[in-house]
Amino acid sequence: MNRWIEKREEDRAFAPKRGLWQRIKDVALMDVAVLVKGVDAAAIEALEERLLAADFGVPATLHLTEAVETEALKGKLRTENELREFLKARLVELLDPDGASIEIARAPAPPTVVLLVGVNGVGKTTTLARLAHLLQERGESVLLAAADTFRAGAIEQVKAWAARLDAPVVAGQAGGDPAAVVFDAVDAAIGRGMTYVLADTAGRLHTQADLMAEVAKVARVAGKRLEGAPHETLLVLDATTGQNALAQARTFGAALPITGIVVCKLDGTARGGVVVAARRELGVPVKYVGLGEGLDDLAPFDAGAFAEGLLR
Ligand SMILES: Nc1nc2c(ncn2[C@@H]2O[C@H](COP(=O)(O)OP(=O)(O)OP(=O)(O)O)[C@@H](O)[C@H]2O)c(=O)[nH]1
Ligand SMILES: [Mg+2]
Repeated sequence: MNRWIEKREEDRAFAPKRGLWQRIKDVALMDVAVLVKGVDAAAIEALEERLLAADFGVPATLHLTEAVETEALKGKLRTENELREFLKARLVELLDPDGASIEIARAPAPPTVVLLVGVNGVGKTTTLARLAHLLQERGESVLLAAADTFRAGAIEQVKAWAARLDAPVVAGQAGGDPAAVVFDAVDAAIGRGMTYVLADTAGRLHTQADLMAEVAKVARVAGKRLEGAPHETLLVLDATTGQNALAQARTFGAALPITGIVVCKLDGTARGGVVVAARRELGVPVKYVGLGEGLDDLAPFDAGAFAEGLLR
């Protein structure tokens, strides 16, 4: 998470883009004096615009601006720092309302089955490998399921990661039934006494109903081999896709029970509001963020550090 903050600072040094806080400050500065007087409609509208531009989405934006307005009217936002701290606290509240655990699920009895889902190219397979790596470092034994039987080269991609991670892999035939691959993988993990099964799935457009039904079936079939599986279904989003990620969250969330969010490519954007928007849409915690393409570039999500980074 801290690398994200550092990266943002670096980016800004190269291309001095104005960060969200800089832009919000403009609003506040019309001025801190405006806030003291009780905030005028124009200042609130401008704040709204800034948040929308940073991909916060309408509901989270309205929530935040209303909170600022109420607080300012109470005369409690008199300085720039008060505004910043107030916004930061509201962001943490939105991102982590109940102090929900961002820990990856753990089945009552092994193996824990984790399914990675999302649209094409968001970072599912890379996340699979990086998550396997994190778990291995904690002493878990991980089996990979190459259940993207659709995209050419997807099975080889998982096999290559498996070789690099020295993890067993269960793969089916190209074009085969992904649900059967996951079923076999869970079966193999039980047989081998592995503690985690991480299953890759094909990228699919959330607008394609048949493919959404297929991924729901993959989840159901996992549960047929092992009760309670998948114990974790992670929706992977690409931070650079902005508001479309929200539509993805909505349709994937309707198709199958998503238990956590992974936001990849956060290193590729200065906006990041989509993290807040998706959290709010799905009501499940953001568990990890992707900060680069390497094996070590997956970080457990830290709401406080994220809010700090956004408002720096
Ligand atoms: N910069 C950056 N690149 C990432 C990150 N996560 C994944 N990528 C890159 O994004 C591209 C797609 O990643 P994959 O993991 O193959 O994505 P996928 O969702 O499995 O893609 P499909 O299987 O085609 O649907 C690769 O080039 C990754 O290296 C990240 O956090 N930051
Ligand atoms: Mg993939």
